[in-house]
Amino acid sequence: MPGTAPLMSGQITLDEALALQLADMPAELAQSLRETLVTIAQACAEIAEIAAMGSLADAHGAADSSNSHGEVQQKLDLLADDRMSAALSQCPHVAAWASEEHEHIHTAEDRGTQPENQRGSHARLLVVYDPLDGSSNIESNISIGTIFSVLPHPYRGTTPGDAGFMQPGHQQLAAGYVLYGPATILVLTCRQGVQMYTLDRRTAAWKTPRWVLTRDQVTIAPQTREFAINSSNQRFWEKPVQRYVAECVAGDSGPRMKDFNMRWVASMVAEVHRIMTRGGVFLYPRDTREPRKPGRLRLMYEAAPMALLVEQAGGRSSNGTTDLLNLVPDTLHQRVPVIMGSREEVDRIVGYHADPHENVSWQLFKTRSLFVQPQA
Ligand code: FBP
Repeated sequence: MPGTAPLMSGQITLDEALALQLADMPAELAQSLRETLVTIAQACAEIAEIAAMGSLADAHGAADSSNSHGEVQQKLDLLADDRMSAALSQCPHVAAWASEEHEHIHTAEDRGTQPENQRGSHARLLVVYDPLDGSSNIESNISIGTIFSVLPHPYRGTTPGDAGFMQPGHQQLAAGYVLYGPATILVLTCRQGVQMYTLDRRTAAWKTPRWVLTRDQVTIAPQTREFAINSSNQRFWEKPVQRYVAECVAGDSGPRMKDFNMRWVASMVAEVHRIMTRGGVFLYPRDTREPRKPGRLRLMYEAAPMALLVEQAGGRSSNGTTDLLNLVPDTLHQRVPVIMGSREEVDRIVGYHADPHENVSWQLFKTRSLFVQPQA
């Protein structure tokens, strides 16, 4: 391709890697999955360029609209959603898609492109995505991302409806995220381990983005000394999480007999990427603020795709009592408690949930605590 820097020896692109990886899959399914993932990656490369332009692309600031969850939408939420939706509407393998930014699913018909019924039984895939994760960080120019999940279409040849999407995470054919950070990185699993691809900006025209494989068979260390949780919600956490965090904060003078570090970026994509690169555990647990709201993060386009990636990299994920990949969604936008990362830490936290009677022996307010207690 003119103006395209040659790949270093051994380097391969996303499309080439998928061709190799999906070779054992039935040919039609492999072609559908490969072309759909390349389509999603292309859309994310376009989102990366808009995000990188920031206010020059009018991508900063709130849009004057809210999504069906009542959250004010950011301009970049909508720009990203539109890029992804436009790309999927042109992809003949995708029967329908669902986005965080829209209450209901979309089909090509909605976008006035090839009617779904004309796609016939050819369209065998469903896609669900969070177009822009970490929206609160957009204007602070902190890493943000896109999260996606590819499911089989259970009722091929028909318009799936929301029901078609109600599949447990372990039925995902593929899942991934793109991190828009200093480098733009796509992290992907097609259920054969986890691969990382870097967007090659040496390419002359970004319209033909090239994702180059930069890490294969990513694994998450089973142990860690790093946890990520929004500690400002501590007073609302349930006992098992109170205990886990209290013990981490107590460090080497506590029952864990080792010091821990804490991180919180407020972008799930950035947290999970850090865990993919150096281990760790991420928690957005259930809390008592709104007992009917079991958490902040959504199952279908945040928790389930990240859970498949984490588990394919040897980590573990749970809502405290059930592995996230076994949860069957009831609604497109349902929320779940999320605990994921280094396997031994998640095992410990799940163990604490299974033992709710164990008193919290380590008060967060002991020495080394976040807050100094007034002397009695
Ligand atoms: P969005 O998809 O709307 O950005 O929300 C999800 C999220 O931003 C996660 O990426 C992040 O982990 C969490 O919310 C941050 O929550 P908090 O604002 O409580 O720190």
